[in-house]
Amino acid sequence: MDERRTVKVSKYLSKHLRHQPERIGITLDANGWVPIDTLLRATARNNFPLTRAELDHVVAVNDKQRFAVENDRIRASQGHTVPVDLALPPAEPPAYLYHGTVGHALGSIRSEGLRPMDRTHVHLSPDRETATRVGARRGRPVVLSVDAGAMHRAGHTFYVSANGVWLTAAVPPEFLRFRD
Ligand code: HQG
Repeated sequence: MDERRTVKVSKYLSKHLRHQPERIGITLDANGWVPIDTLLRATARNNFPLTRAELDHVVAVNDKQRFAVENDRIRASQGHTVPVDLALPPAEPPAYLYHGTVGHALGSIRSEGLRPMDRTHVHLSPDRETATRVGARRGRPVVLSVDAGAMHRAGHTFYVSANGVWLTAAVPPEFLRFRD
């Protein structure tokens, strides 16, 4: 499977496992899972035929390990806009986490903190390099440090997805460092 097809399949899976399952007539269960055979039948019906071997390949080589397979079911590990409960256990975060954004968002982030916007959670990265790549999707990246240790001590709950992305409901501005 060439790189272009791998990326195309990954984007297709992200779209339907995170955002618009109804578009191809599938339903995610409460925890975001869909049986793989149901998904493959739906892709065939929707002019995007995909074999089990191709799906397994994309899951295995995906650059960010975006998808998890368990008991012949698949789900996106994070990034949802449809309401799913990933049923992740609360986790103790490292002292600092990072968020990549862009300059024009800073004014509102300074006043209201980080909000999940369309997604179910605010997404935080464990290191600056990853956060820089996240911000760079939208323009010139700006990386904010999040005082995750202090937030956790103040009672905020954190989760870590199967692919190492940290999730929390929101980050109030007092826990953000705009420069370090
Ligand atoms: C910004 C990708 C104004 C926030 C990535 C971001 C990640 C605010 C945008 C994952 C704000 C939301 C998620 C506020 C936050 N005012 N702007 N109060 N609070 N924002 O895409 O974190 O490759 O929903 O800074 O790698 O960029 O798709 O979130 O710019 O892990 O697997 O609002 O998606 O993963 O954008 O990215 P997003 P994100 P994949």
